[in-house]
Amino acid sequence: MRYDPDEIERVAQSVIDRGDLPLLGQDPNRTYRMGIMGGTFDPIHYGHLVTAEQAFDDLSLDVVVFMPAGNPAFKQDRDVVAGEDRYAMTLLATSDNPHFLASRFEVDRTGITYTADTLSLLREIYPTNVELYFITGADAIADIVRWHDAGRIGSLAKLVGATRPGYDLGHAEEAIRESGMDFDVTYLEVPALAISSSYLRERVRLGQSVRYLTPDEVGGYIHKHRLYGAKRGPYGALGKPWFGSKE
Ligand code: DND
Repeated sequence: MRYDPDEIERVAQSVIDRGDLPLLGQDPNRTYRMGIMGGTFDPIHYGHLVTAEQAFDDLSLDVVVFMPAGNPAFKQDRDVVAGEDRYAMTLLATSDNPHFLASRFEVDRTGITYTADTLSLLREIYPTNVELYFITGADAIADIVRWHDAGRIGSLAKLVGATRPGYDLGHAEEAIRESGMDFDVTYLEVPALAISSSYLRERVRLGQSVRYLTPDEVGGYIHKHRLYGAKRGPYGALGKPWFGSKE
């Protein structure tokens, strides 16, 4: 897909001006590496954060941009909380890390936010000395061949696939080989973190703590905004119900 140059200029200016995308590529004599951690982040948790931090270190990235999906077409089978809430939680979770950035780039776009379109826009915004690294779980690497316009993804970004120790890469590698598409994938072994967003949602629904699974700020936000069926929070002073709670 080609974008109207005026539109690209407008989007680029507004997102970079308000610090929503990093300013990168200024020195033409060096290469910059921008990590993009795409996710539904419903909610964000330490599995996402540790993966991004390790990708930052192992691949010598300059920055990792966390990009909550706007309208994820692939999550039509269940309700996803509003993009605004997922962005707010992502912002809270990443704010203390100087090389992490939470971006509204997808949340603010209308329509379905496909990764191929996001990477395409980023490719047009940034000069060629900025390389894009799309970070994802290794399970998703096997699926990527079925994503919208998958063939284009490989030409726009390098992929980083996070695996658990002992994870069998065979499935992902076979899916890529069979697709005939060209993907440049670097696999990273991330210490076993069996945390998932669905596990957190279930714990919240059952009134259980999510402390040590996600930053406390995210747990606080979930309870304050009554996401995922939260009724009362284990985060209130002295274990008292969260303010406003009827229980
Ligand atoms: P998820 O819904 O899997 O995000 O979406 C990941 C990205 O894929 C988003 O940017 C989507 O827009 C894009 N996508 C998916 C499907 C189709 C298309 C695009 C398309 O364009 O057609 P989650 O919030 O569930 O997870 C975020 C990332 O973190 C994922 O890569 C996931 O594999 C990974 N992850 C973990 N990594 C390490 N340890 C853990 C993890 N839990 C999730 N515990």
